[in-house]
Amino acid sequence: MARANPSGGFSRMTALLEEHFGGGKKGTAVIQTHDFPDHDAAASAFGLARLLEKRGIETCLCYRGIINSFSLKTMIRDLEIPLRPVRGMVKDLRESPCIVVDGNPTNTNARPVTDLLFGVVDHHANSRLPDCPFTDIRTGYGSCAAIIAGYWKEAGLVPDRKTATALLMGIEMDTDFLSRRVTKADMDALHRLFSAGDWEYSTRVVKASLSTQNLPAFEEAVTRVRLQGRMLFSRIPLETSQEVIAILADFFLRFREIFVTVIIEDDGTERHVSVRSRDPAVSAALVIREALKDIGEGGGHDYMAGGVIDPAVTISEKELFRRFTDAMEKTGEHQ
Ligand SMILES: [Mn+2]
Repeated sequence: MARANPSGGFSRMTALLEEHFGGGKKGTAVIQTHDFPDHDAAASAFGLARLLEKRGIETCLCYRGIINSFSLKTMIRDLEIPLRPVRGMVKDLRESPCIVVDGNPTNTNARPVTDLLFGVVDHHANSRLPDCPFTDIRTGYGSCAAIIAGYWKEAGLVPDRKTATALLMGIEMDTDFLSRRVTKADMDALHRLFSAGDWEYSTRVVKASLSTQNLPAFEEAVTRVRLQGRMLFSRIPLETSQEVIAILADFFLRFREIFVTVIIEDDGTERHVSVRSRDPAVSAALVIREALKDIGEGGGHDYMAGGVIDPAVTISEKELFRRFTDAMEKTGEHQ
């Protein structure tokens, strides 16, 4: 498992980048989010890019996958986050140093988009230390945005309003408004960003992310609930969004008897899975990895994880339920 690095991450990163570009020459750094980025990933990439630009380093922000979230699309539009979708590699910048944020190339959802993996800034646990010049992996942090906010502090700079608002949104989303996996670092960052950014905007856009069009998914999720001990499982047999199943997984954790939730969107082609755990003995990341073995893939944090089921796989609801109950038992034994 990767270890946390000491503080001073940003000065180390810029020194290494300047050394790489050579003397007074400046180049472009590619900043890449994990695939199918969320608010924290977009905020981290944007926050790091704006800061590197202050050091005279040009940046190109990239991601793989699709952005379906209405809330994230709104954030990207309003805050003018120049995220560029990429398939495969970034053709025009293949030799540029690539810095992955809020993800780790040792996992499947953040393979570098250039030939030169240069750095990794992340807060996910359960991954290996990548082989590259710069790593700053702080698994104790609730959000990657808090690490980037720390870089601004280290540089002695206050982020502009749009950057500060983006970083606020990253922290709010990943910590579910400071209600899960929140650390002093996240609190301190939020405190600094509160006056620099637009807290009212950030809260509204992160919170009001659903539409009445999502109601059928809620209806199905409630109707199809299966319980097993402290676990709640529900498979929704219609197309909705990753965001909706994530919100449902969070919502069902509010039932006091429930400690682990598994929500599956399954309309045959779109097959997202969301898992949450508020039981310290159950890792959502390990459960999803085990349950989807050979039928898909998944990963994330101990308290929240996501994944997909391979569209080519035929599997019944009963069998999916059995896989998750087995995974709970199996991974629990090793903790
Ligand atoms: Mn994150």
